[in-house]
Amino acid sequence: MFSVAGAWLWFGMAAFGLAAIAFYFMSLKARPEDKHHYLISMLIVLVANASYTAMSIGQSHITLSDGHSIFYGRYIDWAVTTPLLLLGLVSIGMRAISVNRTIVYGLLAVDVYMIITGLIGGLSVDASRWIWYSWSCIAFVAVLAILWGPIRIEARAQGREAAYVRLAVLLTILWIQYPFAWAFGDEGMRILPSVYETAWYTLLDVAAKVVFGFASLAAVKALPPAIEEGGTIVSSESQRRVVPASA
Ligand code: RET
Repeated sequence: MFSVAGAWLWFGMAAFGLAAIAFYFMSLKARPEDKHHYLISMLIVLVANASYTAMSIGQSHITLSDGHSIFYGRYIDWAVTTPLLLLGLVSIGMRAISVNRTIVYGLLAVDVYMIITGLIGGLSVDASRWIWYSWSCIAFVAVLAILWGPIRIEARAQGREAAYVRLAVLLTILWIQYPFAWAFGDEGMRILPSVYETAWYTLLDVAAKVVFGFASLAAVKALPPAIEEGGTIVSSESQRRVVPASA
């Protein structure tokens, strides 16, 4: 049976599928050292495509004991794709993630915590869901603080601040809307009709994965070419540092 919410889900599925094909063809012309960026972007939209396929055909949702239904599949998608989106952004800000492994692992861990606590909140039928919502929001603040604090400083040190900041602004504007969609939608106060919630999430997901994907790949393309000098490249900018292969 046709439903407007269903049409949004099919639209999302198609958008992610087409984006995967586009990223693949773009990767063919990419510099070898940049190919992993294209691979990450492709993986992200393929996971989303699977998630929207499941939702379109009526899977990955659960009806709670109070009669409300939520798509738990979304959270599985986000638990996989948000760390990849962050990893993509971080590797535009800094060429050698190994320099700041603790910060990057911390960022990814806090991000996954944010999604899991959001899911537990969504599955809770009583007011306890707002406790989980608060935990998730605190984790979200930590994600933004790490992106705008230590990682931005590292991007500056590696001469990549401008590209990094442009993408971090786009990411922040999009991501900040998720807790609002949650709070007004079926998981939270339930004042936003489901069809609007579905449309909002779909537009956000497409912007956060497809539009952000194209913007990141454009930024990657504009970075100065890396040079191999017998070791792992740490930075390709003016202050080139190359770690000897034996190190
Ligand atoms: C939840 C639960 C309520 C509190 C917060 C949340 C944040 C979610 C975010 C999701 C980002 C998803 C993306 C998907 C890409 O397609 C889990 C809704 C803070 C930030 C970028």
